[in-house]
Amino acid sequence: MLYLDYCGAMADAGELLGVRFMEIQLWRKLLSPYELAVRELVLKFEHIILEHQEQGLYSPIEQVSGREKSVSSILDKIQRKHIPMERLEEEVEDIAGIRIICQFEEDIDVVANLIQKRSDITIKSEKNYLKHIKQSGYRSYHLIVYYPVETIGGLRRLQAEIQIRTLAMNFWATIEHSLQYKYKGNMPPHVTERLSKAADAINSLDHEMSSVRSEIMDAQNSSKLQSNLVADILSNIENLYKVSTKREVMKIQDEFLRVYETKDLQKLERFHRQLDIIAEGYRAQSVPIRI
Ligand code: 0O2
Repeated sequence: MLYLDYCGAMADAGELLGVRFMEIQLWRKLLSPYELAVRELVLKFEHIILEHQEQGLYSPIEQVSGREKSVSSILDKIQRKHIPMERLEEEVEDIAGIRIICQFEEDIDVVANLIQKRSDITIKSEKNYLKHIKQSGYRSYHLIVYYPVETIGGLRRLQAEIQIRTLAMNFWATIEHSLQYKYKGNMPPHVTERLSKAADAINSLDHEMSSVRSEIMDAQNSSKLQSNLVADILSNIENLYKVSTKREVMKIQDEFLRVYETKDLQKLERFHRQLDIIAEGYRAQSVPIRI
């Protein structure tokens, strides 16, 4: 839908609701800092994934995404909850929304602790739909947080909702959300029943996956460690071409291929350390002597 049509529809909705219609520019002004908050938070959580990858560690965060709540969804909510327009920003806590997806249910706690320790995020409240599963079957862990953003008008302390759930929980929630949209609150009982059965299946799947978590994590860790080692070794070999003889580098390269083919991580680590010593020796030789 075009933005203007959308805003037209929004105006109708606004008049229908008896709330004062805010001009497009006012909505833009209201939502703009939330857009910034979403972008910053997504970037920061993505960086957590990156740091784990760089250090060859298992990341408790698998994916992260974010969105600003749509104007129609804000209007829906303020109507449903009888929120006056002037209290919109205090009472609609999810104008900025972040969704963090984990592989395993245990990771959800790890991520929540990571968030709790941060100095840039303050937790206001939590909603634990893992312990208190919703009637629909919905499972997820939600945090309402305060997050500061710098705008040209000064510092703003905004609220954001962070949803943390597993891949399996997210799969169920996405399908259920689409069906809710399709049936607009009148979901036929047979669909509700199937969704409820699917929620049970998702729950058992999460438990099954948790029981093999340590094996899966070990496998992922060693595969990440191996790819980091190989990348490091190749970059060292490339650098050696600049400072050593071609014959010597070819010898090192052949040795690397031999070690690589053994698929033995310890041998690869040993080779990596030896190569580091060789590279260090060349670096020492190339340091200019100051008189
Ligand atoms: P959006 O923006 O489309 O995600 P409510 O009064 O129930 O609307 P409240 O009190 O703000 O919501 O908090 P709650 O119940 O924690 O819901 C916040 C968000 O959690 C919802 O946002 C959904 O994204 C998600 N959620 C909650 N319950 C369900 C559920 O049964 N199924 C699915 N699929 N998602 C759920 P919004 O407001 O719906 O909008």
